[in-house]
Amino acid sequence: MSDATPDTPPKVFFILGGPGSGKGTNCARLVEDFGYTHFSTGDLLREAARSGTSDVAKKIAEHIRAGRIVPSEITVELLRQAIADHPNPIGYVIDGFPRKADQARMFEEGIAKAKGILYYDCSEQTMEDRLLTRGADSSGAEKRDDDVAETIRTRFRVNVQECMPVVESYKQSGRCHVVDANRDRDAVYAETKHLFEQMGEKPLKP
Ligand code: UP5
Ligand code: MG
Repeated sequence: MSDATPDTPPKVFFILGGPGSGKGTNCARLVEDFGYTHFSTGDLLREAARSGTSDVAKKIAEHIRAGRIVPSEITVELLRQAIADHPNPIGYVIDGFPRKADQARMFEEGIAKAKGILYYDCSEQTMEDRLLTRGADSSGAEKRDDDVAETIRTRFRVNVQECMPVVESYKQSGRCHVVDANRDRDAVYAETKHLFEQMGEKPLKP
């Protein structure tokens, strides 16, 4: 893992939260305001699943369709490649990752230690309502194949069983900022932006 470590590690922020908590929505606004490059690990994986016929592509597609977590080596490698292909000294917002303890370790030991971590705390009822109506409002978000009731239930279960322990360990180590994501878009983003400024980040336009 260490052979591809750049001399200067990239500046990285992890944006965590359950399915439909608003990770992608807020990252898009962080890109506009701060100039980061945004990688949604879910998007990277969906693209990899679409673009190949290899066993790996098939394996990714199966896991996403079922709402399960894709093996960590695949996801970490995709992220490593994406960062290498898009150099950006301002930094990266990486959404939906790490989802498991081993992913966190692989990334932070092999690529970079996150400068900051945000967790969008959102009720399952709110998240389910958002996922089931994604694509039906004017936000530009598109409906996804995994936004169906049965897969949403699996995504929620995986979130509680596998992703929350990662969030809890980041919280315990004092590295994780928790944002109440049940509120409207502007309120959630205002707090997000404020937290980034508190971490010493500078908006492109003051
Ligand atoms: N919306 C957003 N904020 C709102 C607000 N405050 N008020 C009202 N509406 C709001 O938002 C979801 C919807 O809600 C949108 O319509 C939006 O307009 C509205 P979005 O910003 O898209 O939420 P997000 O948290 O990004 O939800 P997403 O569905 O993308 O989260 P998931 O974590 O489920 O999906 P992801 O793409 O990250 O992962 C998909 C799958 O990939 C996983 O299930 C897994 O199989 C796989 N995966 C891995 O295996 N490993 C990884 O590391 C990452 C993914
Ligand atoms: Mg998303």
